[in-house]
Amino acid sequence: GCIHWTAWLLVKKLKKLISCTQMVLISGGEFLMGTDNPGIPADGEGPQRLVHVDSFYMDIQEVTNQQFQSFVNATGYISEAEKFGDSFVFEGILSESVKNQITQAVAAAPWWLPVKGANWRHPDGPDSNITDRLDHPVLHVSWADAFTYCTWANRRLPTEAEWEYACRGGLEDRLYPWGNKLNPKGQHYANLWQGDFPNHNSAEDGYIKTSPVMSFPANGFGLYDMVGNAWEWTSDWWTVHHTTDPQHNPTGPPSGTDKVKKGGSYMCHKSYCYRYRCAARSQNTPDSAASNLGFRCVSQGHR
Ligand SMILES: *[C@@H]1O[C@H](CO)[C@@H](O)[C@H](O)[C@H]1NC(C)=O
Ligand SMILES: *[C@@H]1O[C@H](CO)[C@@H](O)[C@H](O)[C@H]1NC(C)=O
Ligand SMILES: [Ca+2]
Ligand SMILES: [Ca+2]
Repeated sequence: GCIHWTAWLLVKKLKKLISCTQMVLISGGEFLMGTDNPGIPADGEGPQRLVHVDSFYMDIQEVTNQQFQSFVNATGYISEAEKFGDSFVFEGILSESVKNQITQAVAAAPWWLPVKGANWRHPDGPDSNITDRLDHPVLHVSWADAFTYCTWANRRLPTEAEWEYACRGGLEDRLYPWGNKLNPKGQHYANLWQGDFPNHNSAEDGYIKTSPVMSFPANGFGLYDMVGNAWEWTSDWWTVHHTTDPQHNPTGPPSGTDKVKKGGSYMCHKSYCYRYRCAARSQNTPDSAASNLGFRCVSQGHR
């Protein structure tokens, strides 16, 4: 009986190890959040302010398709994009046949098309799938989808302050998780857009769309893809007004209409989306989903 029991425990433990993302301890401390030299002032990147965050653990990678699939398999969860029946897909990754059926909907950003049947299982539209992309970040997840996943995994979404502290990787007042140069020694440190947005993606970094998580170097805290690849939801409601008073574990406004997302994505180019900086930020309504938006989780304790 005893051997049996031990073997069963071991299997359980192994299964957990396989399905759970590795986390790293982010030791709490003070940092300068935001910037006094905003790349996009309208986004509320400034003013720079002193913020303290307590220690927490963070997923070293974006949540992958495979991990989200484990969650869905275990719970039967249906994502919001699946309920709504559509999601936004960048026109550059749609097949011609799907593109031809769509009338454009976002006047200010005509490259975003609402696509019927696009969801996390079909990231580039109904005729695509995740079979060859199980290790890529899950996409087309709403804020509620991300929140529900993290809760299921005994985790939670990071606050914007936690996310930005983690992004900076211990460096002070730098643009990127690795420093101030976008491509030190000619190397790419994140999956971004090279070429002319939105018409030509030269993919100098090796990827036109998402990359497998951890394809680029980690930052000083051992975190991958903090900028680029997929945008990442945070728990904060959006505001562009910030106090300069020192803050302790700030959690953002008590309510709002949009949630904060951080880090930019494989679609970001300096010409129109200079948001692959740690201080950069953007927002979406919590029910939004898109082909460049994902998340990662944090927790107070290690699992
Ligand atoms: C989820 O279930 C499907 C269908 O049974 C299976 O093919 C897939 O491998 C499962 N995924 C995970 C991550 O367990
Ligand atoms: C997934 O997509 C690939 C290529 O896009 C295709 O060859 C394959 O048949 C698809 N798989 C499923 C299960 O639809
Ligand atoms: Ca790229
Ligand atoms: Ca990212």
